[in-house]
Amino acid sequence: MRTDTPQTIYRKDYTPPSYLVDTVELGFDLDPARTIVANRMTMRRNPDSAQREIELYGENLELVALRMNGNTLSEKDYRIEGSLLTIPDTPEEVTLEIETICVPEQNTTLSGLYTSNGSFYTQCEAEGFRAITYFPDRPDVMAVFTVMLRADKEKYPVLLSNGNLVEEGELGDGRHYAKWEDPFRKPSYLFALVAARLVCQEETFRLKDGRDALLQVWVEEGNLDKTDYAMQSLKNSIRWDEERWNLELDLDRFMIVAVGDFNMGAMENKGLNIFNTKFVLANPRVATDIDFQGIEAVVGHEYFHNWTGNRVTCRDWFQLSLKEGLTVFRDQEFSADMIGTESGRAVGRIDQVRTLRQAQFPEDAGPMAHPVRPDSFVEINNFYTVTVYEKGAEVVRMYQTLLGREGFRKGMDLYFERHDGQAVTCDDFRRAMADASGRDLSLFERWYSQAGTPVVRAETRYDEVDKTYTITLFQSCPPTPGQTSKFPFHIPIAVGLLGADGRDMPLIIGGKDAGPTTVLELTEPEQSFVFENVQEQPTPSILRDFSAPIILDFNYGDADLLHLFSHDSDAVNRWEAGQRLAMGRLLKLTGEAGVGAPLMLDDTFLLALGKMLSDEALDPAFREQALLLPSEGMVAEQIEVVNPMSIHLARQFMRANIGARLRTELLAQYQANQTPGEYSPDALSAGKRALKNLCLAYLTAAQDEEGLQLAQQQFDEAGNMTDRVAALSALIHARAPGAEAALQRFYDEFEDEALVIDKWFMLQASAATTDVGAVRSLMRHPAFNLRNPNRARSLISSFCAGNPVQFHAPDGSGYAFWAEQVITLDALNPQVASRLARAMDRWRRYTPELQEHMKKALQQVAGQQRLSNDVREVVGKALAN
Ligand code: B3K
Ligand code: ZN
Repeated sequence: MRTDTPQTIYRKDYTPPSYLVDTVELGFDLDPARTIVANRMTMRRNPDSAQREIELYGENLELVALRMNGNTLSEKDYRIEGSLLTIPDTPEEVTLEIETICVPEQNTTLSGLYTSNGSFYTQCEAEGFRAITYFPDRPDVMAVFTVMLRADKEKYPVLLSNGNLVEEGELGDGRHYAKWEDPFRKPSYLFALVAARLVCQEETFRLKDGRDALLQVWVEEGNLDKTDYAMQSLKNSIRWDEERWNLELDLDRFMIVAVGDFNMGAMENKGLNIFNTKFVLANPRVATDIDFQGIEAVVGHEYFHNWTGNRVTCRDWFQLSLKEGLTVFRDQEFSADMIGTESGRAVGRIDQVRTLRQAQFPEDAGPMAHPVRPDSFVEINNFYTVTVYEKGAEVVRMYQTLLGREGFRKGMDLYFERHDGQAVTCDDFRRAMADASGRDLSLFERWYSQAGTPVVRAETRYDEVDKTYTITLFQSCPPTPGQTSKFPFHIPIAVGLLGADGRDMPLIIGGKDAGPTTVLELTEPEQSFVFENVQEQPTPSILRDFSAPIILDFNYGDADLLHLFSHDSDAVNRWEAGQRLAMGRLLKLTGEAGVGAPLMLDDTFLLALGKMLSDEALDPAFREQALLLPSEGMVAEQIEVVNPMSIHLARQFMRANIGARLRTELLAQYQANQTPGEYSPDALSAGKRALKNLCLAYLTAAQDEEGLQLAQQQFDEAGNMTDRVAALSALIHARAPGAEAALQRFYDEFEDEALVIDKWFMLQASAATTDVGAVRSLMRHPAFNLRNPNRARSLISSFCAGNPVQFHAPDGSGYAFWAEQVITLDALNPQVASRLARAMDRWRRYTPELQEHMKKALQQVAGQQRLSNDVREVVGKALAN
């Protein structure tokens, strides 16, 4: 915890490291109260650096000894300023030996070496390695690591690190050791160790080149009944990377370890991925369809990092999206290919669009807005954002849209050919794409350098005489902190035209056949595109498959939207039309809510929804997406002065109205989409459950008696967690008489399943009936634990970010609670605190009364004398003008 003024670090200030490290030998004497780390590294001067001093980083370490080429250095031989240790006047080649002590059991930050449930785990990205030993802890310093672990055998029977196990044995006095060697050079952020009492599911797996690899999933005892899906996902990931990208596993052994205390989802340490239990443990009894999906995606994501991140890594942390955007894109494609159907792919794409709109667009429009490749930061951990990850994935996807699948693949091949084993930049990636395809991608650079969500306004004109249809596109991008004006982006806009019969018209541009969908490349502030031989006034389907992360401003009439909603061959735009229809109505209702006049919903819209709901030719998963209303947060983003209560009332009214007026269809679909027999998480079954459970949610929102009975019955009888939790949620949200008893039963039944108890907290925290007082009493529940990130998030973050009505209570009590929790959490775990702090990002958009309270809460946090850089940066930016 720092009290000094935080330093801003700028991308433009990058300089190469003064010394390179060839080899690192680490020795660990593991003890929760006093772990001794011996570090012996061979270093040599970097020819690319003019600097002559050795620079090492270390944090919260007790330095016991420091030797250079065999000679002990005394305090006058080096300087320590903050976390930087500098040794001046060093020779060309150096062997450094450093002995330090750290205290894992007191490390509540969960960065560096820490204990969880009595065992040892590490997390080094981004800068956690410096809490383990002094090291040039920056991603462009890559070395070969050898690791010796020594620990009590009884308490820590399993000793793991990166690479291959080369030796193990007894030490006497109850201790044992294991020696690991990682043959690949890697940056320190990919180092990992685990010393724990664990068991594993293991399997040998034949790779494409005929080698056998040992795959292991390590968990605490009692959880071996929940590792199948993670193992299956790992095997699928390995296969997929071989088939789609010709990328092979380069190690003989690949391990996944699940830990209950973890700051994020998982970590791609070379050969030893460490995972939050949430993304490993699953069986039908305890995990939902969404949980299964999450496991597949995250196992894939971390595995894919082995090439995009580990083999080719980042030069500096500003380049984070080089590995994260690309790897998210890869995991999205993996999940889509695993479903294997066109409509499954579209449903996945719709999910991605929802995430962008719900989380990334607001980030891009708020005080923390930053380019995909940021120009500066105070705390790098604050930049593991939806912009770097999800918008970064969109940027990668746009290359594929512009170059075609084959062209993109050539670019990827060239990228690996050029940069395997290197630490590179986003520009290097773009250059590989440009060189492999022969295309000029210089304007495309702006997607990396400019923050903010571009707005593309479209105007259309049909010329009946010439039979031409002209689409004129105008692009702009609002100012963001530090960037007042923007240059035009290179934006691929996929377009199709629908005839009155609902079919795609064949497109002709410049005399050439352009298929049913064509990609228009917008590079100017304003550009017109002319379609020829258009026989009738078409309905334009613009931004098909969400071909760019932009806001499309087009004045669609209801008739056009209804036409697209019924017919568009592009499933994403078909869904989008429904969202626009719903959003228009939600905005109108929000304006009227609370005014006193009765709220009304038109028949046309309901009819369209009813038709969609009952169209059994369509995939249930798609119908569920099409019927799901934009969230309260998405509505808020459309409104200048936000009053969360009126949005909530409007949306609740709409849900109840849908439930009442489509009752018959909802009941029919509820029955038609049952999934009897053994549970399977496959996409078709999951889609059916999703649609069925949405029907239930609408029916219960309408207080429909049969619906409420069905919810109770489903809760009592369901054989899987998806249906259990959906029913419980319906009961709670409808304030059903049985809700309390159901909650209690749920708790009693799953008391020993931490991940299910997280759901139990989350369900309550996000219910509009749960006020801040109720959250405070839940915090006193014996199962609550602020130090466990999953648990803290399940209650506190779910309330602050997922319960708008109560969080924004008019008396400001929600904000006072937020300030209190951010401050308390910050002293324990800055990364978790800082995420929570972001719940206030959009405070300037609320009503003046709410703003006043929010500002006070923000100032209270900012005014703390002791605050991490993480939280200080977030609240500082929120308050800045
Ligand atoms: N690379 C890690 C994230 C590390 C976060 C550090 N605060 C997980 C991932 O993106 O795969
Ligand atoms: Zn990642």
